[in-house]
Amino acid sequence: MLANDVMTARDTKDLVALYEEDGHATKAGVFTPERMDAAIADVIAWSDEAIAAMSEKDRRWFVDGAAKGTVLRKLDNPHTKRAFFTELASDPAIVELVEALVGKGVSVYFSQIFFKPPHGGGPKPAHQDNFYFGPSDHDGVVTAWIALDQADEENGCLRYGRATHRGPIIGHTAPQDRPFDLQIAAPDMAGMEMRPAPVPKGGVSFHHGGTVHVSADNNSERWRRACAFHYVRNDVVFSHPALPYDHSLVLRVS
Ligand SMILES: O=C(O)CCC(=O)C(=O)O
Repeated sequence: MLANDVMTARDTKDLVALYEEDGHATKAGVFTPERMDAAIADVIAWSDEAIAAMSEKDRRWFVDGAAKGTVLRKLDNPHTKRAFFTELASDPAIVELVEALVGKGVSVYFSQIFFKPPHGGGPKPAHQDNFYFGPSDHDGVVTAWIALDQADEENGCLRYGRATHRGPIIGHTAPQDRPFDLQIAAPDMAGMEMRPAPVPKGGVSFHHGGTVHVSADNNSERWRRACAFHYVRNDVVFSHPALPYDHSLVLRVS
């Protein structure tokens, strides 16, 4: 057990059982802290290059307006843009866990680095990944959220609505000035308990594409950086996506 009473899986069998029951499950120690430090170094180099090359329009979407200085909120598709992350996404240590959850033969369709700087990172509104992706089989999509830094309640770890993967995909809307920021409206979230899922550095929180999740501000002196790989079983297609996804970015890893 970690702080906040969230269970981490003992082994792969336990991971699958927790995932099927709750719609999410955490495995500690998938990657070493040293590998996460190397990931952070790569992300910092990439951020510097990206900020220098960014248009004014992209800055409005990718830069964290609340943070001091120019700090990115997110970067898209490290699995194709950075060799380090291509290797991480293809590592048997994670691919074998993903296959245990959704079945054999998987690809990464989309990926994101999420940055929450000390006292700067804003909240990520409640959503279900499968509203975005519109897959042909809802059980064929799993997000592997890798903690590059330790994530806990204080620095804005993910929170999940337990067993919401067994419920419907809820309608999402976006604020007019942020059309990509699709989210579940507050009245639809009323009464849904969102349980924190702390993850140690190098651990992975896996969530089903139908599981409602959210993250709060970073209220600590520490960074909270994470890499999310969205894995899809190879027979699944995004038949009714809410946003356009570029199929040339699909990385088959098994
Ligand atoms: O890291 C976050 O705050 C949001 C992550 C998320 O929404 C996801 O991985 O699907």
